[in-house]
Amino acid sequence: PGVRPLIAGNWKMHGTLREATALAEAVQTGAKPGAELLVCPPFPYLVPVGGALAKGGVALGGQDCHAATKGAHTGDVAAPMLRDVGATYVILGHSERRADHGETDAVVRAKAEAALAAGLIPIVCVGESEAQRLAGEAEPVVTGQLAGSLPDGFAAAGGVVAYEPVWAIGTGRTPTEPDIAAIHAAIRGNLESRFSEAGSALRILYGGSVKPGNAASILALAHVDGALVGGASLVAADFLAIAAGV
Ligand code: G2H
Repeated sequence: PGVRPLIAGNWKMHGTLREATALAEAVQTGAKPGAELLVCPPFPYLVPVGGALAKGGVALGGQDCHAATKGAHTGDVAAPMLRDVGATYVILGHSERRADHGETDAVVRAKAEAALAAGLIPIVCVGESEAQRLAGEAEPVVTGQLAGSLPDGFAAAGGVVAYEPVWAIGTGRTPTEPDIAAIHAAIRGNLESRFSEAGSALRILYGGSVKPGNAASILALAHVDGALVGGASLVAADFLAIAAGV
């Protein structure tokens, strides 16, 4: 209550330049008052997508950043660079980065610190694997990731947590609504115990196979303050339909 929901599109490694700018234009044209909208294109498309969003109303974000502000890190992108091209958010610690690039909680925390220092709002992703869920460990895994990944300045900067159960990503499977509500409540409790009152106002997104057909009921759950959308964010009508469900 009182928190403006955030619907974030994680475009991952998809699309051509032409598709990216067309998608951004379609999202901006169709955006309605209500949820805050954010798109996170691949790095090469940040500038043209930012141009396509120049009329305002849809925020721009990166999908990752380095922990250093500059230096000899071939292939990496620094948080101040993202800020410089108009990004206001950065997704950090997505399970695909944790898996593909071996990112640990400590790495994610260092990146989040860099994001905060650059004036970016970090969206820190956490979530259990299927084996961890089946072993009944989803909640301790997630709270452990929060403890390790969130820097101390996170709440003061309005940081965002995204809960993405790894087994629900791109699979079409989602946890039951009671299971989503239980983890989101646990995340809220964790944020409040660490950050006191500021933790009550932070947005907690759900991510993992969010589609127009399941979004409204997930977004209606307590402590679900938005969604991190992958596949369905690549179709403007679907992304806008999800946002309309808040
Ligand atoms: C989870 C999500 C977006 P998808 O990774 O981050 O992707 O909606 O395709 O499951």
